[in-house]
Amino acid sequence: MINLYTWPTPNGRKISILLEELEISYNVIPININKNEQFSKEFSLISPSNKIPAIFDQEAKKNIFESGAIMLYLADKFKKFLPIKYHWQVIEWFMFQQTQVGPLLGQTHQFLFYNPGKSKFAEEKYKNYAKRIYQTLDLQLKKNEYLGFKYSIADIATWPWVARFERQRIDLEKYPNVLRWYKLIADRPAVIKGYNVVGTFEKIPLT
Ligand SMILES: N[C@@H](CCC(=O)N[C@@H](CS)C(=O)NCC(=O)O)C(=O)O
Repeated sequence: MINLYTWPTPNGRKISILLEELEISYNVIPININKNEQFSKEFSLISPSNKIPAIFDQEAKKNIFESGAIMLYLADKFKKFLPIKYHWQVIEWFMFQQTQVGPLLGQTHQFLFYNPGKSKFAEEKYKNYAKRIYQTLDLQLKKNEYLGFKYSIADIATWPWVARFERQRIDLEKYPNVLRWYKLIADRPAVIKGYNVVGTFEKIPLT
């Protein structure tokens, strides 16, 4: 059994969606980051950076923090969503998510959605970064059904960030291949279930 420490954010949803796709049972432990619960002493022992998501694998008696590490751990443990044949293609797009999609779109939310009007420079910078990310994804998805050719941890990691396109002021109609991929994944039963495992119910955009 896996304990999942999470909150309804793109990084948290990556793990709940992967656990649903893996069809394994897990316990959800809500860590309300709006109430600073991530800074509790108890949670620091599981996530030393005081961020969600984190897991505790009861069977292996192992804590893991950082969403990327958790996804690689689960893909390796259950031998799913990181196919041998497309290993490096998946890793490339998985790393693109870890290093660009997550961090830069996270900042885009900060400046364009939560704090508009505070810094013209930052708004311009992240608006352009967001467009560049969507252009990169669109080109890859024009050539391939999924980011790493087969549905994989690269798609599962990226999709919850794209689901926040409204906060990024992105018009998905301008990225038709991303839109096709987004809708395809949004229809998956595991994605629908994994999207809402904690907090108040949120409708998946465009569904
Ligand atoms: N690189 C980390 C980022 C995790 C992260 O930024 N988590 C956010 C929610 S999406 C969080 O816990 N924020 C609370 C805080 O920073 O105090 C990962 O991929 O797991």
